[in-house]
Amino acid sequence: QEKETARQWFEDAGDARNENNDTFGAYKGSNVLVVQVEAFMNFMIGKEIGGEEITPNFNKLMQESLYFSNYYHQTGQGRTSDADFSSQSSLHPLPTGSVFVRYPDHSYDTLPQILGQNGYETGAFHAYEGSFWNRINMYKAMGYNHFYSKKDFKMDESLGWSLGDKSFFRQSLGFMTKEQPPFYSFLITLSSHHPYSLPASVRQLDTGEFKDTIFGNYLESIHYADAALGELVEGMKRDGIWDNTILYVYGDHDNSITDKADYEKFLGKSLNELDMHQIMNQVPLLVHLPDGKNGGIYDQAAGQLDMAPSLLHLLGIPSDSYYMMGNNLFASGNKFVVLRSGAFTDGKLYYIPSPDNVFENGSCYDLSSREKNDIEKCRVPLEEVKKRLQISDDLIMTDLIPELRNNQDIQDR
Ligand code: GP9
Repeated sequence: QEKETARQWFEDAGDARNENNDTFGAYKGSNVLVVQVEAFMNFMIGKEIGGEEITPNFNKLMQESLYFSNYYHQTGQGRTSDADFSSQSSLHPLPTGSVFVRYPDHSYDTLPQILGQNGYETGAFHAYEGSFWNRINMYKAMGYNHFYSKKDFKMDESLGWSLGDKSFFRQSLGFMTKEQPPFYSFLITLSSHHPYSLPASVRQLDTGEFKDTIFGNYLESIHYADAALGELVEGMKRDGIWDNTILYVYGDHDNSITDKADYEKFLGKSLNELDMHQIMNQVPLLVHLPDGKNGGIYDQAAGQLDMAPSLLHLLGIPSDSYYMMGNNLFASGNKFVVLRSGAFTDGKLYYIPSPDNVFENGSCYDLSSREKNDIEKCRVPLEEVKKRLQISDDLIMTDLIPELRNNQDIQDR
């Protein structure tokens, strides 16, 4: 019965994702460069401090890119590894622990594997110990041709935990442009990692009243990561790959700074439960297409699970036969985004679970008025939330994908 429920769910979701519109296959054969930025949150995009932009390079890039202003991280305890797993496999992370550590030997339909089967050279890049989050084993299982870890980089810019993002991008570009195109490259940054204590020599932002607080240091780190992103774009242009590469940049998770007073001071307004929940769960997503088309602000609800099916859509590879749970950002239809905590939004409603996980004790908001709704409005969609999380957990923990695929093949014969 559980398997039949899962099979049926994936069949329906696959149909909903498939849409043969203008963007399907519009960038077939392009390189794809994905950057997952450490602790990169959405609340300071486009914002200034003392008249200076926090993320000037990202803001500039937005003018010729698709910027998703309601993109959610869907991570759990596995933090950076969860963001990676959910984005690449379009499944939810686990309620406890990290899939990378607990089930690296189970089967998933991952973006590097699928692109590898479609003629792409695939590489993961992260200038830290290869064993952290069990990446070395997981990346092999995910089908990457290469994993460039700390040992492959020259430590010519030491910052925080490891190599600075500027040098990391410069050296990563050097590695990937030696490959035969098309390539799929996944870069994970690190310089904006907690506790955000960059040396004075690279601090470029005057954070005023936040100076020497963790919140101020966070803004400084993001300002540095943004400068590195600007250099990456310049490097891509210099190396002649800007016009044939899809650039997909997103944040992995929140910054662990939970004091509401910091955000209220920074944003200059008082914040309610809904505001704070969105601040802590939204990360930016920017997609730059090779021809610079379709730029603008997209405010539909979206999340990390949407990355794999959406990139496959742009490349003209249908995703309906894959066991993926995310939406296609480029298809029409309702978008439903489920967070690991059991929170959800469909762009109209927003449910925040209570710590005791009793439905009635949670909050059901109307996003247009930003006021609390009758809780009952969230009851039915919450059943779908539970169903999705359960299907995802079963798939991961009992290694269900090969079995479902086998049964499907038998039925199709
Ligand atoms: C380390 C980095 C940090 O390799 O990815 O992971 P996090 O602590 O943010 O989960």
